[in-house]
Amino acid sequence: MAHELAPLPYPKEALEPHVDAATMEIHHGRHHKAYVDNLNKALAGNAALESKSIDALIRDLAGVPDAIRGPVRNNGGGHWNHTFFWKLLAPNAGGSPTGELATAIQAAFGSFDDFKTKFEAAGLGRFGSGWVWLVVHGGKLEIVSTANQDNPIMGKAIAGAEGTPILGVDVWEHAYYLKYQNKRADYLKAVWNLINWKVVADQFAHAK
Ligand code: MN3
Repeated sequence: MAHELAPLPYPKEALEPHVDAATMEIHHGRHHKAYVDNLNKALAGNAALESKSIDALIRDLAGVPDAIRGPVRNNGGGHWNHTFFWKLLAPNAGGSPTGELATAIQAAFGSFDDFKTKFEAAGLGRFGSGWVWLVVHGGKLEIVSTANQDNPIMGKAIAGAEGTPILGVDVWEHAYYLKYQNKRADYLKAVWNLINWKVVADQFAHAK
């Protein structure tokens, strides 16, 4: 069963003005699509790997043959990460988390504002392309970042970070360059207006 590109869960212009329609169209329709297509190409002919879910596949990169591990890591990671990212965003979202997630963020980072400052700093500090994540690791919340399309579920030896992501933001230039050019900091601040904290809270409840 080949991996498929799901439609965006909202129209491409729905995240305006924070993320523009042209960026969404290219990011989803070309970048994410290329990850899916190239993942399917890499897996073609390997029925055992083709039958695995994207999550199971990238959690066990050690089980992927050397010859295709690189393409599976990059394109499988790209598929997982973008699928996750689209679901975290929503029009008319933003605000603050509530309930247990709000309490856990306060306990881990001091306050919601301190959390946002640290998350933005981690995103800015990722040199080149990558992701910034809020993960549950050992029962606690942590902010980590990964290079390229790596994901903390790939494990520390591969991704340099570990844990279960409950929030992730793409800091590749393709995610923001049309509107923000080199100003990644402005993009990171704008994205808070789009975070669907209900989805993050659901991820948190499952990850704990
Ligand atoms: Mn991207």
